Amino acid sequence: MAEQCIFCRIVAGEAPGDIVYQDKDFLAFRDISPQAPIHLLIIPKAHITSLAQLADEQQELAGRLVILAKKLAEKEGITERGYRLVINCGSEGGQLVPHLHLHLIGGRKLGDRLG
Ligand code: DGP
Repeated sequence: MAEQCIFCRIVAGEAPGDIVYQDKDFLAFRDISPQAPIHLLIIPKAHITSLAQLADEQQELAGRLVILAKKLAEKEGITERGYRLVINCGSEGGQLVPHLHLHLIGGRKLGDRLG
């Protein structure tokens, strides 16, 4: 756990979070500032600063993260309508929280532009 990391603090139960799923490796919770009716953040519990820090050996973790997002989209009832997965990486990628997270966004028609 990184002491100053807000997402690590949510994992540890030291900061509030509207948690929708957790297992031993992952946590999913609702974004505090949702961009759409459904906006979840899905994170590995281990502190990984960004996608750029993900090691080759963490392939399985990365794959499971995406499969979990797919399952949570089903649980949220947006699979048929469609949704978007986003990982912001680094400052120009718009990453504000330095703990790897996948945005699952849906529940409305999303814009065509990605950035
Ligand atoms: P990014 O720009 O990819 O780093 O997105 C960070 C997201 O995290 C942003 O949409 C707002 C959200 N966020 C920041 N702090 C908190 C928090 O304390 N709780 C929750 N639930 N979401 C947060």
